[in-house]
Amino acid sequence: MRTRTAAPTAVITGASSGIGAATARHLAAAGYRVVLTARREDRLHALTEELTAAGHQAVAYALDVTDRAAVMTFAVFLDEYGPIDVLVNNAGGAIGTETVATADPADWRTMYDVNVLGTLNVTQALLPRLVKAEGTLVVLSSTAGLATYEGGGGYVAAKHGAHVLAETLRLELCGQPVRVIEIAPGMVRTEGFALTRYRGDQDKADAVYAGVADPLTADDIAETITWAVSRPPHVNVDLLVVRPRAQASNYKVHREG
Ligand code: 8X3
Repeated sequence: MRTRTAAPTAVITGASSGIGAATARHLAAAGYRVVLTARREDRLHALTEELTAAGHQAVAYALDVTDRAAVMTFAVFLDEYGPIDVLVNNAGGAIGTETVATADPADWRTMYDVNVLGTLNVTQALLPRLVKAEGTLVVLSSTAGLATYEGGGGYVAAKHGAHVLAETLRLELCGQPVRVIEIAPGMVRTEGFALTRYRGDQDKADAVYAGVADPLTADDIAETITWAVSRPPHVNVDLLVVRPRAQASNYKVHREG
């Protein structure tokens, strides 16, 4: 076991809102120094200020994970932060609900870029540091990474890509002192996910959760991530599927009223 006096450091992508922001709050409360990255700089700074005011160590860095050169520059910036103990690859999202027959390939490309190549970029940039720190890499995939549904093709394909990235990486790193954890959430109500998927149509976004008593919250997933990364180093939680009680599969959702 390594001994260290400074707080462990966690890097979280997509940390300006939703599951990423909640994960930053939970990891900070668990004693991590958190490095928050996302494209929306103003929201990042607001969260960093909130965490700092609460006595936590938090740093904001504006980053588009699909910009590989920018990700490499970010890795150099992290040099002054010493070991990197946890990386949470959370940046991602869905665009559109068109069928395979009618989807715009540009949407599919964007989803592959952020959900798969963004994760690949940040993973490649920080992996040597994670291995050196006996660290933990988390991939936020989705239940969409495990089974498909009509109208979900582009997102489901991208999340299957994220799932395969995590599975392959775990095989390739076997024997090295680093863990690869995949968290696959089902129905989580956040302010942004469904709204982005429905291209800003709030009514359609709200309809996703209509009648569902208790969809998961970003905090539920953040707690799960914090629990998984804080297991003893020899315990690797390979894959956790987390759904609300009202959702038994991507298809079977209990709605009231
Ligand atoms: C989100 C889950 O059901 O919208 O990652 O694909 S779903």
